[in-house]
Amino acid sequence: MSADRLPPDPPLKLNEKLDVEALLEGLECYRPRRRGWTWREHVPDQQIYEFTYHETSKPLERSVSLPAAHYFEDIDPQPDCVVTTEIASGRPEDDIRRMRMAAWHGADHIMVIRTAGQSHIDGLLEGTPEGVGGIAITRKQLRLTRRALDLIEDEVGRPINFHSYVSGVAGPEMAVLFAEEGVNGAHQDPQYNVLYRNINMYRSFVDAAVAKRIMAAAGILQIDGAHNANATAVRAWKVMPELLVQHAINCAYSEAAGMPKESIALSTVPPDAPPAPCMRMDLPYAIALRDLFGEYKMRAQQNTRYMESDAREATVSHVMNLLVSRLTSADIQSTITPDEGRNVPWHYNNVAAVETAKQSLVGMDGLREMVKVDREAPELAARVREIKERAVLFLEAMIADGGYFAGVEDAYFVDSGEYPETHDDGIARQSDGGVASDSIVVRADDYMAPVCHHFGENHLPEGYRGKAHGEAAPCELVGGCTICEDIKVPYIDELDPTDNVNVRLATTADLRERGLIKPEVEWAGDGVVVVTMFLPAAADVAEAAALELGKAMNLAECEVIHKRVMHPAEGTLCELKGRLDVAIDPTTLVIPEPPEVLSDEEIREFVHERGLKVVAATVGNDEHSVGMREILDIKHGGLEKWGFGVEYLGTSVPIEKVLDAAIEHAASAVLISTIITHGEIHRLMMQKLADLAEEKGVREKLLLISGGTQVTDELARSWGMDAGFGRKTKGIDVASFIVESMRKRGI
Ligand code: Z98
Repeated sequence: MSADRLPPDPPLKLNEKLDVEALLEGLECYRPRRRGWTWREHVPDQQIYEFTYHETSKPLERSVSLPAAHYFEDIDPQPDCVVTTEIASGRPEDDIRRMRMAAWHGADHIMVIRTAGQSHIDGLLEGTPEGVGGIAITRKQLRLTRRALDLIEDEVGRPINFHSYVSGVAGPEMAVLFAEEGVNGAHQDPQYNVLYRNINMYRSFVDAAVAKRIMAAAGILQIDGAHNANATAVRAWKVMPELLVQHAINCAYSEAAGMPKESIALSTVPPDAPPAPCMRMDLPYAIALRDLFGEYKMRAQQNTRYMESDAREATVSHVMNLLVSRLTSADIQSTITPDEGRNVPWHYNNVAAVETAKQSLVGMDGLREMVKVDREAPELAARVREIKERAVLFLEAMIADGGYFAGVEDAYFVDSGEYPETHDDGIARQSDGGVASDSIVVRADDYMAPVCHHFGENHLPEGYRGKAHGEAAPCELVGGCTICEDIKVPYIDELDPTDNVNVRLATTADLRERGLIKPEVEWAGDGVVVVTMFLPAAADVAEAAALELGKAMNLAECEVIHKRVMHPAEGTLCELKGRLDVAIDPTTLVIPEPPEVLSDEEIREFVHERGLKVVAATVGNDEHSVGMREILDIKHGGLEKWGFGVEYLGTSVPIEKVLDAAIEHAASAVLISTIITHGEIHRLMMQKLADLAEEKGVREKLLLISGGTQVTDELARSWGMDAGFGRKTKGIDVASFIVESMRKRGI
């Protein structure tokens, strides 16, 4: 067996991209190194920087922290719950690159969206054809992804759960495939097949029992499909009782099929979004759900029902959902990219959603210890009870009407009336209809299945029963099964000579080999860019104008992907997507050296130890003081911020006065500035300052610094200054310069 295994891949290097070609090599021998789901390790009272966190987990070894983290020594606390992102470039070779980015931002549950409705396909797929708005889940795709994720999880220092879907007529086969390939989580809910894929209801439940048994054996965490009713219902706030019923059916059925409670997760979505008063509807629902199903895991999904093209709006709704999670509970916090309403998720939006979850959850750390949900509040208590009662009524009525299957025939589900009200618009399916009806075969009396993880009576010889993985594993009767003996797992590579990973990679080989840089959002080298523009015109006119502007910018295939009216007449904000067929060769780029700035702490310490002071003024006949004030004031990140004593003398100050003040205050630096200058006044002022300092014998003790729009460092030095600062200078540049120079002078 071991001869057929690949040696471990070399670890990823921080400054190198994933080598997709290398990861595709030898896939036929790649075997997953672990199976089953992994939770984050909660660390109670975790001390990070100056803070104690109550709801965080073991930190990552490598990550990208939140933008504001640089004020807090770049800490990157990780919330206690698993964070999901759904990746859907349509190409496995691109998906794995975005998984790496998502993992660095805190995702440890990575779902791949299947190619448009893979559950419509009646068998397993082979090869890796390109997907449409998702990816074809094949053995090759799973192996490539798991192999890449194994390296990525080592790089970030936390296990990553890989997730896909066990649905469709090929559900049990998918379950086996996932068990063989080390998939860690999967959606499995026969109700999804019935309601949304019109697969025969009996067949769906028979398949589900087998699939669940196999998933349980492989430790795969199951997520149900109730969220689909939220996303489908005309009025999502009306289906709450039904959602509880759907969860109940799948939980009970899963346990009956042999799945342990800890492997069962409920896919729950706060059903509403503003402008609905969503908290008053969503919070009672979340509480009712946890009251009834507290013994299972909660996978809190973000609301997508009311998401359109506005990423800002989607993000706010997401944060409200996250508040519900923090006020109740979430074992998994799922995210949807804020651009889902307008295009197939783009990777930087995956990252944006993961960051929204991380930022909000960490920001709300310990909230529940201070803010308790008032279970006694009359409206809340009544609503929680009402949702549960309506769900119980739903179940009772369905049982009285003949049970689940009769209920589905009777269109009980996804009705836009809140049960027991009905709008008669639910989804109806016939028990003798749908895909694969009449495909259930009654087992022969002596049916024997020599497999270890089996649902139903499989007539094993005495001694084999129930000894999975023991010496007498049932599959030994056939010399081992693919789950026990992974060497037996078959592998089929590409079947389509025209649409496969290698053909697609060949089209972008130049980009990789020469390191050319092309913008991308959907897949490597697509050249897609988004231009944001405000146009002072009404929405329809603005859209047409934006398309013309796109052409003028040489963009191909222009499309306005988002419009937001600022005012019906005054203007519209447009986001224009287009393709730019230009690749940049990095060897032709002139990259300026980044200015060396010191850390806030370093400067503060240096300044405090020495009690440093500066004297500053605008000189010549210059009344323009704003630039100088920005360099000095604490409010604008000026020198005061690090504790410099600042003596600001005002505008149009004579050089003599500036220097006298510097001597009087024992300043370390003199800052002069001229914005408007004529007759070379800025040069004359600098030279005068340098000469006078020399004359008075203080030149060595003082740093002479000059600023202004026409000033460059080179010119200023040539006129006797120690430094010159031009446009775009910030206080940190001047502060760093002063500290560095004083250090060099041994002061
Ligand atoms: C999510 N945004 O997970 P096909 N089975 C279930 C599903 O919910 C889905 C599929 C199968 C969602 C992702 N859900 C969408 C229970 C899809 C998908 O092949 O497309 O039918 O499988 O929150």
